[in-house]
Formats: sequence, C-alpha cells, structure tokens
Amino acid sequence: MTATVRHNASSPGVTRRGFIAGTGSLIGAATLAGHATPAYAQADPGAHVQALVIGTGYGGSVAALRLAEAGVEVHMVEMGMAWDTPGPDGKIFANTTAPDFRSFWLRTRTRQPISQFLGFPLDKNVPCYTGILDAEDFGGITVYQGRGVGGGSLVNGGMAVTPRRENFGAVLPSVDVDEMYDVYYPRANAGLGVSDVDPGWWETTDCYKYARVGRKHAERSGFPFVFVPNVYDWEYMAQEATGSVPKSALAGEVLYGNNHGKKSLRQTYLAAALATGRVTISPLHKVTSVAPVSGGGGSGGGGSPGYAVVIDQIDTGGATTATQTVTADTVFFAAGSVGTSKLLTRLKATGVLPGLNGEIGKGWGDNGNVMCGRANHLWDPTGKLQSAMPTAGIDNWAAGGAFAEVAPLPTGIETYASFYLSITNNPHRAEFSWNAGSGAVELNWRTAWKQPSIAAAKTIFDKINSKEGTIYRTDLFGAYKIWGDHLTYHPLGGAVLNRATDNHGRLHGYTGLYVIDGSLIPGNASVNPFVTITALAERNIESLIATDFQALRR
Ligand code: FAE
Repeated sequence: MTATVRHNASSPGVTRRGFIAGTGSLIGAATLAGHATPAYAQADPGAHVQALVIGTGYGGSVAALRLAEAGVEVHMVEMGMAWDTPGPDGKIFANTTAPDFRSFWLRTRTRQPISQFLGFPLDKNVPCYTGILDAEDFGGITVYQGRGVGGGSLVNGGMAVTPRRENFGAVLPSVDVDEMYDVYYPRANAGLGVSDVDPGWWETTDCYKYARVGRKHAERSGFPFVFVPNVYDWEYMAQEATGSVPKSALAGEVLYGNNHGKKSLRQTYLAAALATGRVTISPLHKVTSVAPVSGGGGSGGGGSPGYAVVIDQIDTGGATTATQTVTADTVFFAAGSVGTSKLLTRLKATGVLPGLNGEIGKGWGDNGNVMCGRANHLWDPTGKLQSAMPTAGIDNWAAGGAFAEVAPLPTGIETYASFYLSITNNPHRAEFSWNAGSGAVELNWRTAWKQPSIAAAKTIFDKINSKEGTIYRTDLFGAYKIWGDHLTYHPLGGAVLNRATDNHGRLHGYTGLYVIDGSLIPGNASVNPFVTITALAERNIESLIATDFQALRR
C-alpha cells in the first residue's frame, strides 16, 4: 500500500489534511473542510459495510450525513476524483474560458455547452483525463453532469430554487406538500447554506449589470422577474469585487469548478458527514454491480439479505486498476439520474436484480432545458464583468410554461448579449433500455422532443425581442442556430418515486436497496432541481432511519 499525506491549507474551502490512496485497496480516506482526523481506517478487500452509498452528489450526501448521525457506518463510492490537489497552475479547478485536461470526463476534445462565439468554434483538444464535467452523449441529447466528490455541486451555478408550492403537487403527487414546505425545504436550504444576494449591492455592482438588463427587458414586456437564492458566499463575492481576495465567480469560474466562494457539498453536507467520524469516501471508484448475497447474512436494514457490491478502482485515464467486492447490508443508489438509471436498468436486464419492477428506467426528462441568447442594442451593454453565479429569473411558468434563468456569459469582453437557460414544462419522457448487442444502456430521447421547450421559451423571448426591437443570437450553438436544444444540465427521473420505488425510495423487490437522488423526480421539477433533490432526500432518509435502520443504530 502507498500512503500520501499532503497539506494544502490554501485550497478553496477544502482543507486537505489527509488523504490516503491505497493501491489496490478499496477505500481511501478523505477528509474535507478542516477535519483533521482521517475519515476512514483502511478497509480490507472483501469488507463488510452497513450502508454503501453510490455517488457523492446531493442525494448521497444527505443520506450519508443523516445515517451517520443516526449511528450507521457509511461508505461512499465516487467514480470521480477527490478534487483536492492543485494542478500545474496552482489551482484545483480550470477556468470556464480556458478548459484543460481537468475540465472534461474522459474526452479528448472539449464539448462546451456553448460551442461557438461570433462564428468561431470554441472546442479544442485536451488530454483524456477523469475531469470534472461529463458531457455524456445519448442518441438525441448530451447530458452534462458533475464528476467528483461533491457530484453536480462542483460544476453547477449554485442557483438554489424552491419551486412554487402550487407547482410541487404536479411534480411529486404522492408527497405531502405541507411537510415538504414546512420541514424539508427549510432543512435542505439550511443544510446547503442557501442565502440571498444583498439587493442594495446587486443594484449597483458592475458584475450584475447583465442581470439588471435582464430585469429591465423582462419588466418592460410585463413578465414577473424573481430573485433566486444561491449557495455562493456573497460576502466573498463582494470582496472579489473590491479586489481584496482571489477572484472566482468574478473571474468566470463555474462550469469546471470554483476555486473559491461557492459552497459546494464539500463545504456543507459532506463536511458535516465526515465530521461524524462514521463516513468514508472512495474517489476514483466506480460501482459496477449490486447483487443479493445468496443465503443472506446481513445484519440490518430491515431484514436485508446483504448485497455484494462490485467496485472498480480506476486511474485518471479511466482504466480499471483493481476490482473488489464489498458486502453491504444496505445500498443507496445516489449516482444521479443517469448513473442510477443506467445501473438499475442493466442489473435488471442482465438478471442480477431481476425482481426490480417494470418502472426501472422510465420517466426520464431533461427538466425542459433549452438555452438561447438575445442580441442587444449597442446602447444597451450587459457588461464585460459578469458574475458567473446567476441571481434571477423570468417566471412565465403559469402563463407560458417557462422559467428562464438570466444567465451570465462570462467571457471577459462586452458581448451585447443576454443569455438564458429556460426550464420549461416539456411533457416528453424518455426511457433507458439495455442493448445486449452493444453492452450499453441507451436512452430513447429525441432532439425533436425539445420543440415544446422552444415554444415555451418563445412565449418569453419573442415578446421581449418584439418590445425591445432586438433579435436572437444565432452564433452560440452552431451556424445560424438560435436554440441550444441539444443538451440538458438537469437530468431527472429513471427510478421515479412511488413507481420504481415505494413512496420513500425503497426499490420494489429488494429489501435494503434504496434510491435517493434525482432519478426519483419524474423528469421535471419546474425550477432548477438541486434544492428539491436535497429536500426529498431529507424527507426520505428521515423516514427510512426511523423504520429500516433500527437494528443498525447505536
Ligand atoms: P449528482 O449530483 O449528479 O451526483 C451523482 C454522483 O454519482 C456523481 O458525483 C457521479 O460521479 C457519481 N456516480 C455516478 N455513477 C457512479 C458509479 N457507478 N459509481 C460511483 N459513483 C458514481 O446527483 N441545479 C440547480 O438546482 N441549480 C443550478 O444552478 C444548477 N446548475 C447546473 C449547472 C451545470 C453545468 C450542471 C451540469 C448541473 C446544474 N444543476 C443545477 C443540476 C444539479 O447539479 C443536479 O441536478 C444535481 O447535481 C443532481 O444531484 P444528484 O444527487 O441526483
């Protein structure tokens, strides 16, 4: 076994006190955010764990924290990197405007969401590496996902949106709305460190000029303009603006990680989970199979027979360097909508978990994501300094089925552009299926299914363009292409609550297997999803701990 211990007190919000990477061993020990004690005493191959969590995003982090607080020993397995070591430029994360080997998951060429600018292609060749942003291509859509300890919280814009109460019932009809809004949304927002930008500062700072222009245009066309909370540290951003601290959001950092300022899960739920002393994390480990242990023998999880979990250890080129099997009393699928759906679809189809029900892989949607830009007049600039953290949106959900985030274009130059990511009420749902011939899980989404999203977004932007005498940008997504309709940032569904699982995430057919991530939400959340994923996870884990984990609690 090799062991390395490094000190890196200057890394952004993550103080690396100890990290042990065991060659050929299953579990490394990771500590985050100033917890001096290594989180894990090295596990032996063939180890037995009480709760194994697949993935370290929102659902997984909530599960790990609450289980550990209840006395359960938790191992988290994460296929992405630890992201605690600076690169050659002294920074952990690459800038949005200068992607490098750290930026993309196992690609030799970047696949930037905005692929062109003023007629010039933006993508470039990069070394193949286990980078932070996965642009996963399916037949009709590219699904962007975060990879690493912290999951999507590493790469996202931090927009922490609680949906309108009247829309929630359509999203998750089997969930008690009062409980969600009285207990679990507040708990999630507190746990995530969500807060509002200071309105006085927002009104005057250069870095939100683009958002003020967005508000002016929205209001002149009669649309409700709403402020949206974020997990960014606003005090830090104000200091960035005065030049007293290293810049992150104001240097355009977001898509490939924030070196400072953003409270990702590493500073919140994961830090709290590790502080319990009962949670350990294995980065660069990928779960490939979960199978019932024949003959049983599990010690808890509501009579669970125990599961054999097969885990590949990978290197930064993506090659498998070791494969090991761990026995777990309980397994939480928290690999994100795509990761969890792919695993469950394959395990069901290949006879490893044949008792899963027919809802596995179904109900997947893109949260109605569609992007567009508008070209403003030369007398209406949006500013060359743009904070990469969005703060506001245009809410036309009730009238036109679209909630449009007023998004930055942090290029460092004046673009005279307004840019938007719309979340729309798109009715299409796709399904994952196993292709035995290719040995891959496929998704039957079609690009044409974005048409309802485009129509919904047009209810806002056609009207604004008409009022302002402006036009759509046609240079961002390909030559003369107005709509960014090839992608989603918000994959949801595939193991939907109360269909593939019971009403608290227990997978049908197997005691001790749970889903606790975005795959529970049936394709649309009506707003940016991570607060809802977190709140639902808080709701479900509280109930599961009270019922299924009595035997494991200390
Ligand atoms: P997620 O956070 O994706 O975590 C899953 C984890 O599992 C990942 O770390 C994977 O690497 C790991 N994993 C997958 N398969 C395996 C396996 N087989 N073995 C081991 N590990 C595995 O899941 N949402 C908002 O609400 N506001 C925003 O401003 C926002 N902006 C976004 C911007 C971008 C560019 C992107 C990509 C997403 C954005 N999102 C935003 C979406 C949000 O990040 C996403 O909904 C959540 O991260 C999903 O949370 P989950 O817990 O489902």
